[in-house]
Amino acid sequence: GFDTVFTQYLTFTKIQQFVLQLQELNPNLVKVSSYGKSFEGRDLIQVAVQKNTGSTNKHLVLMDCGLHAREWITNMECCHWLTQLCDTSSPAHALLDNFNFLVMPSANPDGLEHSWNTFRLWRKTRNTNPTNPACVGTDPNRNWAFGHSGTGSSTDECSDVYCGPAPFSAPETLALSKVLKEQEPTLYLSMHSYSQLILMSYGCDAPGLTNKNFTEQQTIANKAVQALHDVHQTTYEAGNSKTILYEACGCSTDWALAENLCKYAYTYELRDTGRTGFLLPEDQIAPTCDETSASVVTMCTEILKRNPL
Ligand code: 0X9
Ligand code: ZN
Repeated sequence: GFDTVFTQYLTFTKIQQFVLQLQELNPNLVKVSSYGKSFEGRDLIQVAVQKNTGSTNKHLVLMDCGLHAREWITNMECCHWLTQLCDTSSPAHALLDNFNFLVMPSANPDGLEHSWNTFRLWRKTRNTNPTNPACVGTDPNRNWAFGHSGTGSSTDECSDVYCGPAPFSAPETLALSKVLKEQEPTLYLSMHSYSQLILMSYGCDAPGLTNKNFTEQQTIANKAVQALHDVHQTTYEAGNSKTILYEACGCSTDWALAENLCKYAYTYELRDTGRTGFLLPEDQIAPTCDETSASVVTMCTEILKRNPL
């Protein structure tokens, strides 16, 4: 069973085993497939969770985790969300009457492996770069086409926020962007850590471009913050990414909104606020996932209220 899963961080191999086991246990709910390959040839795993109810016009929610390699708690959240969706006694499962879900539990598998095996605080992908063989990888949250190479990113291959020579130069972001274009989810959630924030677009200044949906997105995010707080009294803040964190261009959620691929997009920054940072202790995996998944349930519920099928 999965009783012990949320007491220890999972490697890429363990994540792969986890989702395959979930599929085996829930064959009519869960479909595991690959949406491409990483630079080093690992599968980019996507897990579709859908319930056959006869309805053909359900909302789609796309959630990615682990775009940044060292943010291990986010991979755990995707796995936790998947178990909740399959657990018939969970409020998440009830959402399947109105929503389909597509979950990417390890959006940067090469980076995750590098973080486990070689350097715990690795952030980027693991591709080789055009000029400097000593500096590896692209920041997969600076490699998107909206504001590419702008404020908060670097054109230095050695930088942790290296944006790549061109948008979608990294196979991991190119593959994810294609899924977003094909699927056009109602809600796109990109899971990161840390800071305990729910971030909204735009986090990159673009002349003439405003998030037309901001007020409604803020209202929904505030409800999600409240639902999260209700579980373990963890304090979150929801707001514009640039205002409450920093300006960062080339991010995935900004691109998805700017391209009109989704109606709602949020970047979560999970626990903690910096005491342990990326090295969040394993005894915080379960409570972090419990509260985060509760907030995602509320987010979906609030979106459904405003967008009935
Ligand atoms: O800098 C990032 O990529 C994210 N923070 S992290 O510490 N996980 O690296 C924040 C992304 C901000 N999002 C937008 N600009 N929309
Ligand atoms: Zn991140």
